[in-house]
Amino acid sequence: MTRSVFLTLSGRTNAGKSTLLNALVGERIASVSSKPQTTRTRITGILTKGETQYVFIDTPGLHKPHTKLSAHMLKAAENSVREADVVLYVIDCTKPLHEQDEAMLQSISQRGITCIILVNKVDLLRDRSAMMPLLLRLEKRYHPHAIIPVSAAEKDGMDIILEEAEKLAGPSVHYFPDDAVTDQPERVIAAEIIREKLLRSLNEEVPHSIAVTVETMRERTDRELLDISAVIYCERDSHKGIIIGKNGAMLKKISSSARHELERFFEIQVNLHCFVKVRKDWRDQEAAIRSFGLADE
Ligand SMILES: Nc1nc2c(ncn2[C@@H]2O[C@H](COP(=O)(O)OP(=O)(O)OP(=O)(O)O)[C@@H](O)[C@H]2O)c(=O)[nH]1
Ligand SMILES: [Mg+2]
Repeated sequence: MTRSVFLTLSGRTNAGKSTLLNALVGERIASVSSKPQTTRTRITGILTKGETQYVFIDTPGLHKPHTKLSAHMLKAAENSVREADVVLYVIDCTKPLHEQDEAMLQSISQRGITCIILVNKVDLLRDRSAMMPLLLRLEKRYHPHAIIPVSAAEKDGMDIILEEAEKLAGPSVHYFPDDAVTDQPERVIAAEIIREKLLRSLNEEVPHSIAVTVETMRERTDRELLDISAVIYCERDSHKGIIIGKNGAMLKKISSSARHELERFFEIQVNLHCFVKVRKDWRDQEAAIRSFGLADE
């Protein structure tokens, strides 16, 4: 008898949801960065172990919205929780509980949604007993199904999450092929890999103003080579200058590290071309947000 369970990762921006998704699935599916608001849309990560299929849904982190884009991101995050069977609510144990954590946990508990709280980044604690008051408070206030201290970065506690999740799996068909790791189209994965490299190399407001689209992705017929051409959109000419860098050095560095990651993911040699274009203030334009696939309908 096959079984499946859908688990929605929710929590504040930077709590480590995407790192967890990647650690649970064992593949780099979602972009991770130290910058806030890295994840912009829902991302599915799939793991099939024996008879059980786990479907994880990563969501944009909770934050205070300041553009139309971030309002869409917040809506995607809230809608995902509303539609969830099980929520994996992620907290960064090195930060105080935020009012948005309290409000979301309250709402999950009131709706009767099964919730497992993942207290993440325990590798950063010198003394793990220091988090006891937080664990007790969470238990008393929200009565979650379980609270699991984990470290996504060190893949510590992933087996316990799967053990608890398996208990919640119900008899059902597998909705995805057993060898699938995501349902994201290849073009979207490729664009996200490039965006992650941009996020990691750039600072201040530039990373947030970037969108990446993959225009073509074609395997050569005469040899093992994948041609990818991507457009990096930013909001200002000054940002374009920063992305390209002196004598094109920054864009070269970003393209080269993205190409390595693309080659690892697609297991084929990649020829990558990146172009930089300005689309002024696109984060506040519905049409642009939609055309980049970032609107939560
Ligand atoms: N030390 C440590 N760092 C972690 C851990 N998990 C995540 N991080 C780091 O925390 C930062 C944010 O991680 P993400 O996975 O992008 O966080 P997120 O919750 O998906 O963030 P948004 O997409 O913005 O909502 C990155 O720099 C990660 O490397 C952990 O267990 N330990
Ligand atoms: Mg994320």
